[in-house]
This record gives sequence, C-alpha cells and structure tokens, in this order.
Amino acid sequence: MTNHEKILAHFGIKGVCSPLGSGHIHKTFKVTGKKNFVLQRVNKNVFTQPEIIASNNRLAFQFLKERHPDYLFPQTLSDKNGNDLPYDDEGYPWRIFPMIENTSTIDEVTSEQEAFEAAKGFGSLTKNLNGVDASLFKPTLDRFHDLAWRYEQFEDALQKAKPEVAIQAEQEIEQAKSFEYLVEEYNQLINSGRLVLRVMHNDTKVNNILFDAQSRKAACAIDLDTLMPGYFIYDLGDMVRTFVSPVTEEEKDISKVLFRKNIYSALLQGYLSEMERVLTAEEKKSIPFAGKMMTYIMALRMLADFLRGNTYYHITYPEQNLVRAKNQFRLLELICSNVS
Ligand code: GN1
Ligand code: MG
Repeated sequence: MTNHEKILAHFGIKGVCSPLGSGHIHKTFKVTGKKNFVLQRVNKNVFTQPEIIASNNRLAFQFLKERHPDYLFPQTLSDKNGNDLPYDDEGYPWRIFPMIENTSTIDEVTSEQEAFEAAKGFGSLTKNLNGVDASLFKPTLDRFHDLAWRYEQFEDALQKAKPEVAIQAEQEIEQAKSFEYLVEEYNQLINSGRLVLRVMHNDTKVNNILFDAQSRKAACAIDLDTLMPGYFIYDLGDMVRTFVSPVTEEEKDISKVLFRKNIYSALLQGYLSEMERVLTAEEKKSIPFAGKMMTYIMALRMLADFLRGNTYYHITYPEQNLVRAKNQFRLLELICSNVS
C-alpha cells in the first residue's frame, strides 16, 4: 500500500491521488473516486501543534452549525477513530475534506466582480463568526501577523545572513528599512485598543476563495489553518495585497505590478457589504492601513526567508523568495502612494 492509500484507508476512502493547488506550505492532493476529496499532508515544521488547527476549526464549525447552519464551512472528516488528523508512519498529520464540486479558484483578480465577491466571501466568514468566544481559539502560529515581531525577525535574519546572500538582497534590505515607520504606526494602533480581537481567517489570498462555477459568486473560504484570533486589518490587508495587482507575488517583471484603483474600491465594497455593521467606527478608521501593513509583513517574511537560506516557503528556484520580496516592496510603494 502506498502512503496515500494507507491514509485514505484510515478514513475508509478509496481513490486516486493527484497534486492540487499552489499553496506554499502543505502538500495537497485531489482524491478522485466515487466521491472526490481533498487530501492534505500538514506541514509539521510550520505548524508544530496541528491539533490547535483542528480544535479551532471544530469550535468554528460547531458555532456556525448552531447559529448559521446555511454557512458552508469546509470541516475536515474524522477518521474511523474519530480523529481529525491521523498521523502517517513518518509522523506527518493528514486531513481530508469532501471536495466542493462545481467550484474553482483564481490566482489573479481579473474583474471588479471577482474582487467584490471574494472580499464578500471572506467578510461573510468573519460576520458569521461574530459573537463566538474568541478566547477559546488559540493561535496556531504565535505572533503570526505581529508586524513588530516580523521586523525583528528580519533584523535577526539580516544579522545572521551569509555576506554573499546579503549583497544579493542589498536593494530589498534598504527598502525594508525605509518602511520601518509602518512598524511604529502598527504598534500605536495595536496599543491604542481601537481594534477588536476577532476570529479571523488570516490567510485571505484570493486563491483561498472557491468561486461557484455558474454564478461566479464566492461559495466558500478555504485554507483555515490560521483561523484564530486576530484583527480585521489582517484579512482586509491580505486581500488588498493579493487583489489590487494584476499579477501575483511570483511575477519577476515588477513593471507589471500595478495598483488598480477600481479593484481596490470593489474589494472594499464587497468586504463592507458583509462587515459594515460588524466593524466599529474606530476600526473603520484603520481601513487605509490594512494593505500597507500586510504587504510589508509579507515582503519582510519573504526577504527574511531568502536571507536565512529559504527554510520556510517552498521554492522552485534559488532566488524565488527574493523575487517575491522585490515584487511585494514594489506593491507596497504603490499602495502607500495610492491609499491615504
Ligand atoms: C503562505 O498557505 P499558503 O501557502 O496559501 C503563508 C501566508 C502567506 C502566503 C504567501 C502558514 O500561505 O501567510 O501570505 O504563503 N502561510 C503560512 O503566499 O505561513
Ligand atoms: Mg495557508
């Protein structure tokens, strides 16, 4: 029996596995059989306590089932022993979801409608979870979107980087430093207490929304590893980061990185169509900061990973993290000059 077959057997499922998706963290497969499933091997080096993912997801699932039974939440299946995350012989946890048929993902937003719908999809998750006891949810990754900590990590990586690696990234290191004022703004905002701690998605890349094949409306928000306490700016900001440019973070030609004003407006409209009454007046004042802080965080994380020798994100060529950081710094410049 192959490793995949053994894991599927835990769940009493038979099928053929093929690679799926473009995530940077886990290994994801489509299981084709009588019914189709999505099978994932969880990256235990990144998520060292995967059972926290399972418990957060179960809490959300139960809350939604009671309060909003029509909300489509991609809950994992339990195996024959009632376990959400069985381990394989090599010590990796696995999980499986029913495939949500007649849906697809996009890597780039190509219309205002897509921006509106995807933002509405993520907003709807937060709105439906409004009222859940956030203190029951634990962080699956500590200080994940803490900009001050991410800046410290960048400084640490820079200090430890091999000289030849740091020279290659000279320009990006300068850029990273030039935006440090955003860390101060972030600290002030967090310390002011103006933001409400909510259960957020925390990974709102556009390809984490499933679009219905016919209506092209958002059918479901997926990738709930980081469903945990956070602030709305984390979700809104990652949408700005991944929606407004016509190209993804992988684009090497940074002249193609653009800020599309109409897409930005459409995404805000879509998000607020769900979140208008959930967000406080104080929170709304931070809307312009969201895209800046999240784009900066990603640029810092990608650059730090390059400086460290690419230990975190999957890469397919040596400079990939530097390319991503370059791309994200360009985007950050554009967001800063277009949003105030
Ligand atoms: C990772 O799960 P995935 O591959 O979509 C990362 C996100 C980054 C993203 C950048 C757990 O997301 O925080 O925004 O890459 N997830 C984790 O593409 O680090
Ligand atoms: Mg993810």
